[in-house]
Amino acid sequence: MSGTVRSVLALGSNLGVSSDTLVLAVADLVEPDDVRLHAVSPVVRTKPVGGPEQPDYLNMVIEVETDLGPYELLAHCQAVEEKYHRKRIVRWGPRTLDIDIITYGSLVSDDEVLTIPHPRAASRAFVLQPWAWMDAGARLAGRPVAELAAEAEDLAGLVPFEGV
Ligand code: A4P
Ligand code: MG
Repeated sequence: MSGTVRSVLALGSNLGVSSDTLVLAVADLVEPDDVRLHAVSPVVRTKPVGGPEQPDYLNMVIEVETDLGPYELLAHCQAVEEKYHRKRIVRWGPRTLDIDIITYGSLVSDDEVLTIPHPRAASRAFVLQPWAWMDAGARLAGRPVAELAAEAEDLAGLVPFEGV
């Protein structure tokens, strides 16, 4: 895929001052000229899904317009994660910042390094609900994102973030 593409990115944090980290990370993500902010979701507080016992998360999604290829965009997201001292210790464990690429245009990829659409997004309210609030017409896997959010098991643990 080449040229300008819309991509949905999901951000999550449950260590450190998560609300600050999310705001700073969004600014870093769209700092280069070839990644432009198109839309931003509300921030939500969510109960952890999977992993060990850990603090609640703050989650949000953004939509960017980018000239980067999918692997370049992944590298860019990982560089921003690194900036916030993300350490990969436990799978699904607590983290200062996680950035997942949910969609990249209409690309479908089952590569382990970059699976698009994100393989777990369609069942996770912490991605789907902020996405539906950001873009009421959004669709994933042929279904409205709002419908998928309503069916997601973790929806009950999600509330709008009202500030620290
Ligand atoms: N990778 C493959 N596809 C993608 C993609 N579409 N976007 C690869 C980003 N990365 C992708 O990711 C592991 C590898 O996935 C990367 O090297 C990349 O090449 P990671 O970020 O190092 O590890 P992870 O995030 O711990 O693993 P994983 O399996 O991606 O976790 P998830 O599924 O992202 O889940 N609960 C709440 N409430 N809120 C959360 O944000 N997050 C998780 C993490 C679990 N529970 C949560 C939350
Ligand atoms: Mg991840």
